[in-house]
Amino acid sequence: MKKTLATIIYFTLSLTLISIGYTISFFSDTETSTNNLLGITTLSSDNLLINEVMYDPTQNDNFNEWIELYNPTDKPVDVDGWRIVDNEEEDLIEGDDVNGNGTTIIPPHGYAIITDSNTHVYDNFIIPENAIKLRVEDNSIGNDLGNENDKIILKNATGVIVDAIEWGSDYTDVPGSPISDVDEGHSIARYTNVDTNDTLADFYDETDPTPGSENIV
Ligand SMILES: [Ca+2]
Ligand SMILES: [Ca+2]
Ligand SMILES: [Ca+2]
Ligand SMILES: [Ca+2]
Repeated sequence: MKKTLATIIYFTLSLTLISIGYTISFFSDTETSTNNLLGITTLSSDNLLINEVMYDPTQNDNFNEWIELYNPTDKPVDVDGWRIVDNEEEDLIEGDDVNGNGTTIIPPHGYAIITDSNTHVYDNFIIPENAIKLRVEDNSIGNDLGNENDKIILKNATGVIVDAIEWGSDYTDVPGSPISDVDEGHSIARYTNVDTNDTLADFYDETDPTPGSENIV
């Protein structure tokens, strides 16, 4: 009986905290992974990273560009409603239910791949089974990723910029300096755990791309 009462009080208190907006900060510090005590998924979106980009594939650019995202946090991040912006166009990110299971949730320390909607990436690259498969809403990432210069800005569902990178040109809305354009078939890849909001300092020219898994310098 006492235990039941204590449970009721505990849950009432928990619900009160939630109702006044405490839930994210309160529970995320004490709970791990997907579920808190009330079964509500706690999602954090502050630190998701653009981790690697294939903008100039050896195969046809129209079907083989990809962006790798990495979740460096200890919590799952749901990218439902998030957007990718390049130099010309903004695209909604969706779960890929053709090549993946349609989920938009990237697990803690997990990787995701974003392709266009009619992609051949899964035929032409080796992507790990556990990488989350995402796509943009149309047949090109942005208006296609430029082979000499372009930028990628990742925005969350409320339009807040989560990460931004640039290559070949210094765009005014991307902090830091661009990495130089790389050769066809190379990717630009982030040094592991390096994020200074400066593409030139944070990325390197990768001759052996690793879509969906850790970048190895
Ligand atoms: Ca391209
Ligand atoms: Ca597009
Ligand atoms: Ca573009
Ligand atoms: Ca990688």
